[in-house]
Amino acid sequence: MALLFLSTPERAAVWAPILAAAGEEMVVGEHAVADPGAITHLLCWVPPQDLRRYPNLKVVISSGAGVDQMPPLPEGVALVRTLAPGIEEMVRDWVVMAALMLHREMPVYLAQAAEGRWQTRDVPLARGTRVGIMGMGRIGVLAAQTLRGLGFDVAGWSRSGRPVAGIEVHGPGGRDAFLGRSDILVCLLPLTPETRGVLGPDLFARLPRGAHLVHAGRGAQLDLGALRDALDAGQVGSAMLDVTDPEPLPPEHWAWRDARIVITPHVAASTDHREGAAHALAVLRAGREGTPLPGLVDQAKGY
Ligand code: NDP
Ligand code: OXD
Repeated sequence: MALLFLSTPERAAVWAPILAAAGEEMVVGEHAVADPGAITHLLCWVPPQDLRRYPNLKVVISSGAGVDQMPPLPEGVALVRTLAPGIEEMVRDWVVMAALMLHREMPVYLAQAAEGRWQTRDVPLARGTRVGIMGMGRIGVLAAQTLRGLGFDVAGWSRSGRPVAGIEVHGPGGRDAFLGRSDILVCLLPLTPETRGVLGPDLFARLPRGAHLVHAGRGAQLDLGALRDALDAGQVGSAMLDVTDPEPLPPEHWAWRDARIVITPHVAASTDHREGAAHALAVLRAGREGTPLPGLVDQAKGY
């Protein structure tokens, strides 16, 4: 049983002693594989093209929380996403920052500041402002609870509508009601065939006029042209985007220069190397003990 590690040298330098201390074999780089038959686990963002080289491969571990970058895996190979509290906390922090920035009209004040203009506007209360979170998974629930703690009136939307204590969660049938009460809409959905392009004209039309968009899911969920139309029409007030399609956006892209949009370069979270290694150890241990793999992805659903 050995883990083939295909990621950065910085990450390898942290992982190697942790796996060695746990008595696990880790092979860094395909060039270092002496016996392909010994490879049972693979850590990567995107796997090498020909996985048939590893006849005993059992599990592919995505080095991040998302798995939409993964191609279909050979029959019988499990897909696991990294579970790390740091990822969830970092994205929560980014979402809370973005929601507060849009709520407190920072795009307007940043534009005024660039012109050296001192001009006050009405100050809104968080209390009672309605936030809607699309995707009530590990990150969505954390963000919902934190925003609720700040006084926002938070609701969620998910595929199953699974209840979350203290938060009103809508299922697929409640989508329009959910959107209609989202003064600030937060997207924390995984990218799947159903969620590709979900942030489009139809969705924007169903938001309260002047609503704000916080997007930390995946770039391909957002139709940027539809966002521009919604901004121009006053239907959407402002947006903060951590993810775009493509990434990076070309320097000449209009969205960089639109004062109503704030873009960060997919930095809501990054996997802490130690936490990633601890998760991989838990996956290796679970495989050995025959217990459920932590972070196991339902490959049919795509998340
Ligand atoms: P989870 O898998 O824990 O949760 C996903 C949530 O989305 C679930 O509530 C699920 O519903 C819901 N969902 C999935 N498909 C649909 C659909 N078609 N309609 C409605 N709801 C749907 O994921 P995480 O919370 O851990 O992460 C979410 C995403 O955040 C990641 O997939 C990734 O794309 C993004 N991300 C971005 C980062 C960044 O740096 N910008 C960092 C980390 C993650 P149900 O509960 O019913 O299954
Ligand atoms: C992830 C990400 O999926 O950084 O971990 O987006």
